[in-house]
Amino acid sequence: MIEETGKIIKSLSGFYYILLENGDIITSRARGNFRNNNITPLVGDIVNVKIEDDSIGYITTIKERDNELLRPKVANIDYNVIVTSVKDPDFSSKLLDKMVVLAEYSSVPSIIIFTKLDLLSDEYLKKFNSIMDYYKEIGYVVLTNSSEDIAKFKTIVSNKFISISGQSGSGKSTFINNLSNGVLNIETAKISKALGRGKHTTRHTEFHKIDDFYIADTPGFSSLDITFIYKEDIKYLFKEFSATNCKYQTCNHIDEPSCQIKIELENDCNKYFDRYENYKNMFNEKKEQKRRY
Ligand SMILES: Nc1nc2c(ncn2[C@@H]2O[C@H](COP(=O)(O)OP(=O)(O)OP(=O)(O)O)[C@@H](O)[C@H]2O)c(=O)[nH]1
Ligand SMILES: [Mg+2]
Ligand SMILES: [Zn+2]
Repeated sequence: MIEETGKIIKSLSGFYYILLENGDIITSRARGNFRNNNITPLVGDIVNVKIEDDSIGYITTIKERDNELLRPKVANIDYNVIVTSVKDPDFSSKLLDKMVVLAEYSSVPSIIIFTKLDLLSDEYLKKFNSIMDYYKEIGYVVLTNSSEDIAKFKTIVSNKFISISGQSGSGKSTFINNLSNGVLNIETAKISKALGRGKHTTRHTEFHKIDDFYIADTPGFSSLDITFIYKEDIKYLFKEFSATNCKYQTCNHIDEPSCQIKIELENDCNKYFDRYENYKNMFNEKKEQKRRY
């Protein structure tokens, strides 16, 4: 019996697929003690695995995680790619900001990819260019799925482990297929025109190796729950708020008098785009939930 170290690159039907240091991939199960400790191995985890015969391994230890993303559930990620379609399914700035907030919560840097710009008229294209510029301004990498941007993307993610998140049907698997230059052929599906949303085509999380990086395709979602985040903490997950000096250090930028963020909004109603509204909604969503119980 030998023990080796490796990284979980896929989880499916109770099996974990572990990439060993020598490049081999071994199929494993987790030992029961993880369940007792309430720890579930995640894709991205570095684990020790005991190989009892040639075919099946058992995960014995999970190494401490550098980070843990909650949606998708992955560990030890260098970047999370947020895929957001501008149409089919319709663009939702609320959902985009929730995804951005979730990645900030786990301290994972985001790369935002806008897809389906080809479906827009020139007028709407202009609108999305200014949205993209805003996210760039506040410090995010923002790209599209054009071949030019794919080349840029590849220089950023060289040698990294990255995950992808986004609404079902937003084009995550298509983006990964495009990155691979036709080598990968992950299943994709047209969105349901009747419902205006995707069909949850991808059902498990799996890293794919492309060039010199690994990217994990993940199941999409239709909505995101972030109400587990303490509402007073949400403001720290909006990058641009920390650049604005409020009078009070603990200001939530909601009802406080002489809040600098609200003053700046009064002077320029386009400041913070929809992000301030999205922030308020996240803050109040939480408040209402608390009241209900
Ligand atoms: N017109 C257009 N269609 C696209 C683009 N990107 C993806 N699509 C289409 O959108 C549909 C959904 O794409 P998928 O890649 O399956 O979406 P997904 O995000 O992986 O969806 P789930 O696996 O359900 O989460 C497919 O029919 C794609 O061909 C794009 O940039 N433009
Ligand atoms: Mg998919
Ligand atoms: Zn304030």
